[in-house]
Amino acid sequence: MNRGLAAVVALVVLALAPDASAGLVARYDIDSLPADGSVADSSGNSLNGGARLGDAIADGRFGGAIRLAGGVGTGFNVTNSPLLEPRRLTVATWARKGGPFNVFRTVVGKGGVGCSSSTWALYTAANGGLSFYVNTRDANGQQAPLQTPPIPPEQIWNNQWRAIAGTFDGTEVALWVDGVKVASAEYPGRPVYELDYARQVSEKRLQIGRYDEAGCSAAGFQFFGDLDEVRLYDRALSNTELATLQNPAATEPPVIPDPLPGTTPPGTTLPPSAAPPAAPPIAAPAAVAITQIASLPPAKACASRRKFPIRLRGVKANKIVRAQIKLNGKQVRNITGRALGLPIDLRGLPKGKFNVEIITTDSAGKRLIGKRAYRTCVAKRR
Ligand SMILES: [Ca+2]
Repeated sequence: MNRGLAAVVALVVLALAPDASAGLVARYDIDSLPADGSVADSSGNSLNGGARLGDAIADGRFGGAIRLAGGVGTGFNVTNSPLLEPRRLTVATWARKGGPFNVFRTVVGKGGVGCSSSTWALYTAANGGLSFYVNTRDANGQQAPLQTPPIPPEQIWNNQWRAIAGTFDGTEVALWVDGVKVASAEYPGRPVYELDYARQVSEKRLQIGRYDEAGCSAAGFQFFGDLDEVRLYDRALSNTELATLQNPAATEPPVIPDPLPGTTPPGTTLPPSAAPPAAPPIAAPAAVAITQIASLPPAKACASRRKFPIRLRGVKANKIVRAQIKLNGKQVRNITGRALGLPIDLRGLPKGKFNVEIITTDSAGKRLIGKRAYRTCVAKRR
């Protein structure tokens, strides 16, 4: 075999070699907690944690875990790396806690600025339950905090180990519990790793079980509870992969194999100094008559600004899982779950002409869009 051919063969073998990483960036199995306060990263990227405070416990979800009893500074940090700033991501862990249901507690978060926000975080939200958010910026530079509706604390914190994860695929943020997507929100963009609230320099480390920023009392944001098997991937894992990762019956830490070529878009790690890339393209929904999607006021008469009732059609029959409503191109409603079957009232309509768009997504991911132009009964002041 000549050298050129050997090199080609070697490359092909490398490309085909099974690699169980699947985009795994960091993994903290927390099976042992050395006295120096470090937490080993077993992903192969050496993103080891440090500044650890918390007690080792033996009855983790898989082997050992860490108990955060609420002392100031509990949890651990991971020094920032470009690897920790992917454009698409999955953050996953197992967590166990009961009451009290403390609000705004960070389970896992990236960066932070003052008492404002992380770039993204799994956290207990304003209801003490669980939510996942990502601060994103679209191709036009518009910034949006993209957050899933929080699930109630009773649904998640029952003193049992629960598999929890947040995903962001460039368009949708989703919250997963025990292999099931339980909440989501949508807005195309990329995570903002340089948080610019024009107040403080943003801290960029990964924080597990804590949110400890200058000028902000860490005691108010500590997570109380047990954590095990914290992972970060540089892509949004698929439904099937999340079901594998969060299988409640698993007795060993699940391994996500690399996806077959072409089945899942690869994650992209953004170098810190790179120019903002364009938002990823989204498949356009199919245009249909809006009355196929919903019943809503007729277009001929002027519309009241106080009452604009909408009801979605065929939610069950067509397996609709999400409906987005836009007013003049701006999303004003993102409806999922039981709310899909309830009446919707758009209040505070703009004066004068406006366009309503309704986009539905079914369980197979197929999207339909219907549009209609209206004018309100109050003319726009000139
Ligand atoms: Ca463990």
